[in-house]
Amino acid sequence: MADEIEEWTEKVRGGDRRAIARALSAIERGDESSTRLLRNLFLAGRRAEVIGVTGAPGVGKSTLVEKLARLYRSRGVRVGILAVDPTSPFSGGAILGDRIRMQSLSIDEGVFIRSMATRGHLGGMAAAAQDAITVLEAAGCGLALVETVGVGQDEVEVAELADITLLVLVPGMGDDVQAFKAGVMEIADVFAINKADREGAERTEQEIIRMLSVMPNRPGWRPPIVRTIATTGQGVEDVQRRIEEFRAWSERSALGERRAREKWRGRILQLVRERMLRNIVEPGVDEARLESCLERVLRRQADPHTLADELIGNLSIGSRHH
Ligand SMILES: Nc1nc2c(ncn2[C@@H]2O[C@H](COP(=O)(O)OP(=O)(O)OP(=O)(O)O)[C@@H](O)[C@H]2O)c(=O)[nH]1
Ligand SMILES: [Mg+2]
Repeated sequence: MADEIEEWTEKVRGGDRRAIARALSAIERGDESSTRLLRNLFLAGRRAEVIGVTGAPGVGKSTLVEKLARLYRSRGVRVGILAVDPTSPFSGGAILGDRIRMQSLSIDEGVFIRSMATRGHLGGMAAAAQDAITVLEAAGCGLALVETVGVGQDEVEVAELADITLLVLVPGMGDDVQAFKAGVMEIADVFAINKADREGAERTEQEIIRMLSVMPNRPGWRPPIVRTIATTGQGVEDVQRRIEEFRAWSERSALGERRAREKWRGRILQLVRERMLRNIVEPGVDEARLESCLERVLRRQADPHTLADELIGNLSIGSRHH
C-alpha cells in the first residue's frame, strides 16, 4: 500500500496525466488515499502562482482563462486549470461546455484541465481546490488558474486560496455590481470588464470606480480595471501585465506573505476541526449511551453541553479532559 502511494507520487511528479487525474478524483471524493498522497506531494515543495478567476455565470471567465493559459504557455509555463462549481454537486453541463471550448488547449501536454464539484469533500470546495492545487504544483505547473462560478461566499473562500484574484464583470450589470458589495468586490486585485465589445463598458467602469472609492482600500494598491474582449483576446495581455504588477507589489508590500499565512492558518485549523469530527463520527458515538443522554436531556436532568463534553471525553479526544 505504502509502495503504491510512493509510485503514485512519483508519477504525479513526473507529470503523468492519468496519475494526476486519479489524484484529483480521489481528492474530489475525499478518499483516505488522497491524504497520504497529498502529504508526499506537498513536501515536494514545488510552487505555482495561483490566479483565481471569478464572476457571475456567463461573463466569459472560461474564455478569458483559456486566453490567459495560452499566453503563459507561449512563455513556456506549465499551466493547470481548475473549474470549480460550488453550486453543482456533480460535474455538470456548463463544465462540459468548457471542456469543448478548451479542447484545443487540452491536447497541449503542458496544460492540465479539470473541473471539480464539492461531492464528498468534508472541507468543502475551497479545501478540495487547495488540495487540487497541491497536486498541480507537484506536477510542475508554474501557474494554476482557478475558475469559480458565481459570486457568493464559496467564491470568496476560493479566492482566499489564490495569490491573485481577477474579478470579471460585464457591461450592463449596474445592479449586479451593487449586489457584489457584500464581500465580493473586496476580493478583486484586478478587474476585467469583459465583453467590452458591448455597450456600457464605460458606465460599468464608472460604477466600479465609485464602489472602490467607498471601499476600505489596501494602501498602495488600487485594483486596476481592464477592458477585455475574451473571444478575440483583446486586452488579455493587459490583464496579464496587471497581474504581474500586482504580484510584484504583493511581494514588495509583504501582502503575499500575509495572505499565505492567513490561508494556511485557516486550512490547518479547518483540518483540525475536520479530524476531530471524523474521530467522533467514524468510531461512532455509542448509540446506547447517546440514547441515555438523550433521555436525560428530554427530562431536563442534564444539559446538552455537559453531555456533549461527556461523550467527547468518553472517546478520549480533547486533551482538556485529561
Ligand atoms: N460578445 C462577447 N462574448 C463573449 C466574450 N467573452 C465571452 N463571450 C461569450 O460569452 C459566453 C460565455 O462565455 P464563458 O467563457 O463560457 O463564460 P463563463 O463565465 O465561463 O460561464 P460559466 O462558466 O457558465 O459561468 C460564450 O458564448 C462566449 O463566447 C466577449 O468578450 N464578448
Ligand atoms: Mg466557465
